[in-house]
Amino acid sequence: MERTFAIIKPDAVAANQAGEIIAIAQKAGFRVAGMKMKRLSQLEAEGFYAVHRERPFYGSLVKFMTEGPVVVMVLEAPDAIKKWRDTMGATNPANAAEGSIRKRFATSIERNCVHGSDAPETAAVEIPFFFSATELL
Ligand code: 3AN
Repeated sequence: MERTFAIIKPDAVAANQAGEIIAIAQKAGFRVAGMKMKRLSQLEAEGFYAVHRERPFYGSLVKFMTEGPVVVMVLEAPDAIKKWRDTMGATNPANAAEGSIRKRFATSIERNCVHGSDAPETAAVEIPFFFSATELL
């Protein structure tokens, strides 16, 4: 079993798509090991996306990620990291595969409705960024 970290971003939560996205994850075979709704602070969003600090879209990304509540989740499945990336689809919804979450719900490369860890090392940082051990069930 592997665990990955996922976010339902402010665009999808505001559009009332969180339930559908959670259902897609569960139907795809993920078990929800942790979940909460919260609004990211400026510091949390800046810290979470620190790897993108130098990118031109960083300021805009932080503004977007703090504009409203998100749902943060830990999803568990065999090969969860790759499986969730495939379920989400490409970063740019224009390139996302038919049937993927981003193809269905994302409106732009920035407002792309979901996040997923991109590697085991990333998941190992991102999961404890938002969840303590006792919150993972
Ligand atoms: P992914 O979320 O698919 O791993 P990353 O890690 O390259 O993609 O980017 C993190 C987030 O930054 C994306 N989910 C998206 O919201 C935003 N982003 C990425 N590339 C761009 C871009 N060219 N313009 C605006 N926002 C972007």
